[in-house]
Amino acid sequence: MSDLWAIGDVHGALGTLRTLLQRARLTDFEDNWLGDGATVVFLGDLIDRGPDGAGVLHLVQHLERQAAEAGGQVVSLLGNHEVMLMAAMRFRGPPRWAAGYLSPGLFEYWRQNGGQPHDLARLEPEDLEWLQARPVLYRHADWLFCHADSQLYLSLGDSIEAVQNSVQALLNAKNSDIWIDFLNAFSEREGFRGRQGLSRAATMLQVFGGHKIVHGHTPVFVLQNVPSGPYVSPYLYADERVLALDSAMAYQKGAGFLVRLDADVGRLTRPEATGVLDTIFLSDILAGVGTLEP
Ligand SMILES: [Mn+2]
Repeated sequence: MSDLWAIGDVHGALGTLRTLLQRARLTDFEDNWLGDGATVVFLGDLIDRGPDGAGVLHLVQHLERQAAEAGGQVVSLLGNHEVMLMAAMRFRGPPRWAAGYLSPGLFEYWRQNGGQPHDLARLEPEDLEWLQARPVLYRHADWLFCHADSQLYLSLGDSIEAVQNSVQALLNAKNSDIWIDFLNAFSEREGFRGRQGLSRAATMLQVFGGHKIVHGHTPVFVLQNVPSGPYVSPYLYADERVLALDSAMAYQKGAGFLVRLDADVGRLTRPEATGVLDTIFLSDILAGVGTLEP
C-alpha cells in the first residue's frame, strides 16, 4: 500500500500547512509535490478564521494537479466552512441581501463564523466550481474519511455515492432555507461520543465501509477536554473506531500536526499507543522555522 497521510482543518493557516508538508517531504520549499505516489487527505475546512484561506485553497488545488501527474493523489473533502463560503458567495448579492431579498443573511452568518472577506476577493469562478465538486466522504483501505463528527452523513444516503449525489443536489438549491438546514446539520459536533456515538460510528462503517473513521471539525483538545496547545496529538476514541485529527492549527501558535496512516494500522489498537506512526508535530519542528499565524 502506498503512503497515506491525513491533515485536519487548516482554516487559512497557510504558513503552518507549508511547514508541515515540507517537513513530511511531501513538498519542497517552493510548494512542489515530492510525494510521488502518496495520497494526502485534507479533511475539509481549508478556509475561514486564519489569515490566508484563499492561499490554502490554491495551494491544495496546485498539489492536487501535481500529485495526479506524479501518480499520487490529493483528496480534499467538503467541510462546513466550504459550504458556508459557497453560501456567502451565492447569496451575497449586495445590496439586496441586506434587504432580505435573497437570503436571511448567509453572508453575515459566514462572516460571523470566521469568514474573511479578503479571501472572497481572491476567489475566481473556477474556485467555486472546485468547491462545489468536493467529495463528502472518502474511503481508502481501512479508513473512512469525513469532515465532521456529525450525524449528517447517515441521513444523506446509504452509500458514498448516494451521499455525494444528495449533497450535489443541496448545493444546487436556490432556496437559502435549504442551505441553512444543511449547514446546521453539518455543523453538529461530538456525534461519535458516548454510547449512542459508538453505535453511530459502527453504523457509519457498516454502511460506507472501512474499519475506522477519520474526522476533523471538532478540535482534539475539545474532544479530550484538555487545554489547547502544541502538544495535542491525534485522538483515538469510540472503542478505537474513530480518529480525530483537527489540531486547531489556526487557533494556537505552534499547534498543528500531519499524520501518516498507512504505516501500521495495528499499532493504533494498542491502548498505550498515543496515536499513529510518523505523526509530524509543528512543535517538534519549530525551533527557528519561519513565522506562524497568530
Ligand atoms: Mn468544520
